[in-house]
Amino acid sequence: MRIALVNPQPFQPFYSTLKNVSLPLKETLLYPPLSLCYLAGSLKEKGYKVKIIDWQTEKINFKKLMKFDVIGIHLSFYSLLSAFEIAEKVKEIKSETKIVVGGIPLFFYPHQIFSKGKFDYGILGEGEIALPLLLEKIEENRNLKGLKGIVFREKGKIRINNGLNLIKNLDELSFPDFETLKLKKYVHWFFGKPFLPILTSRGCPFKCGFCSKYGWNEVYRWHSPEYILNEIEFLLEKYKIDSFAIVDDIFTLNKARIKKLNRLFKENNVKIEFEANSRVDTIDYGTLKLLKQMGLKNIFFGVESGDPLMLKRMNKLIDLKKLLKIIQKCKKLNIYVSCCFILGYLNETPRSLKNTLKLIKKINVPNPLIHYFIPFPGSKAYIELLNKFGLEDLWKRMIEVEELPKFYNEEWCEVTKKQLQLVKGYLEKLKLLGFITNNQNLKHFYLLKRIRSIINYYEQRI
Ligand code: B12
Ligand code: SF4
Repeated sequence: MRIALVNPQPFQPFYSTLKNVSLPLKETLLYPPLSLCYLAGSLKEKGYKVKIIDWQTEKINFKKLMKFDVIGIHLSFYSLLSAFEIAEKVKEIKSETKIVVGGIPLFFYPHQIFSKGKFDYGILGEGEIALPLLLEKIEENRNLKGLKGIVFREKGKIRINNGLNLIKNLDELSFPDFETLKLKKYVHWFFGKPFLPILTSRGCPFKCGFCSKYGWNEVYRWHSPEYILNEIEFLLEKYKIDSFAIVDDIFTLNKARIKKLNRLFKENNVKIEFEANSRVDTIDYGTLKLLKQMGLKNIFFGVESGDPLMLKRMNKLIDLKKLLKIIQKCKKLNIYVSCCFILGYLNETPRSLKNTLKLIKKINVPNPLIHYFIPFPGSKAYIELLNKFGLEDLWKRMIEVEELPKFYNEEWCEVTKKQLQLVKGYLEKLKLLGFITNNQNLKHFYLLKRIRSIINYYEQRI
């Protein structure tokens, strides 16, 4: 049985939002599709032939795709319509090809997705163990009794087997397989060269109001330091790539695990560079020093707002004084700091926006990442928007009418879209100014003068 795993194309508007927040000139946000790489690893271990096709880096050749017996498609809210199109085309050319899907949107809207998309099977939750079991049943043409968390069709009706696929012991998983990807195309915005993503833990115990929670990410699980060491050594040897993005929600949750990993890195002479996500209340100077020794070059902190009341509303219970201290320590250790902010969250006011601006200036880091708030299913904010603010379930509507949702922050905050755009535009220009000032090749009197005058323009209007 030959299997293709497809990552559909994200919507253009999402790309442009991301481009607007990107680091000037250098940043790309192309990540290898890690979920499909994990599935490929586990299928290959069972003896299947697997190819991943990532539409971010290569166009789908439908003629070639017909050579595969089963096509697995990754579903995300920002590429769902493209997934519908792919399935439609595949079924049009060769209706006997089986299509299996999985991913976050299926957890929230299985009926709507199966009513619209020409998919045969869906897996609810994590697919590494469930997918080979499902393929076995498909091969032997057996019924799906006993398989939990499966969406399928029976006599024209959509059926769902109860349960959710959740992997208890992560160390039982095969390493993700990147072999069929065009790895040279994923150049990291900070390292400036190809990189690999790794996931050393799954889930997060915190409950920030804007963050999407969906069954399997509500249970925090982690790989042992030994597994992580083996995985890194395997990837270094196989792909000759030594830059990594650790994409865990919070890599620094377990200090003892980092200590042990640090020791293992030293004992085995591991030489890599990496970036990771953290939270200021899960890190201290000692841990930062250990991480620096291990190769940490860039650290992300979700700060979200500079306004204590707003942080409370977001249920992001971090201490801004601690943030300032930790940033100082990072600077001392020469670790690049990337802080993420959200503009236009529920009940945002001109005052809270100003406090965010003030904080961004105060922390003075080169790469503040500014996002407009986009409500996603699974977040407390989305539930509140539907229940208290009477917002229509626009993601559900997107599936039903195949049209991109448009969110207007004015519906839930006290600042206008224009005010938000001004603040975001201003911050982007400040970032650009910093970037050019620090780059000898770009430092040009007229360019600097021009950007300063644009910044003045923004300052007068904020
Ligand atoms: C790394 C990451 C990014 C990276 C790379 C994204 C990428 N394309 O790979 C970057 C920084 C670019 C990014 C951007 C964004 N991201 Co992001 N990101 C993540 C993060 C931290 C890890 C993703 C990952 O690799 N997970 C690991 C894999 C193994 O898990 P998984 O994807 O769930 O896959 C499993 C199952 O879903 C299932 N499965 C998945 N596909 C398939 C297919 C088949 C056939 C089967 C059977 C099973 C199956 O099996 C898989 C293996 O167990 C997640 C949070 C998280 N921890 O997952 C957020 C997350 C996915 N991102 C999120 C968001 C909101 C965004 C942005 C929209 C942010 C913004 N406002 O701009 C953008 C969108 C960008 C885009 N166009 O793609 C949200 C999505 C919320 C939701 N309800 O859908 C998440 C969940 C964070 C959160 N908790 O809120 N992101
Ligand atoms: S935003 Fe970060 S810390 Fe908050 S719940 Fe989501 S992953 Fe956890």
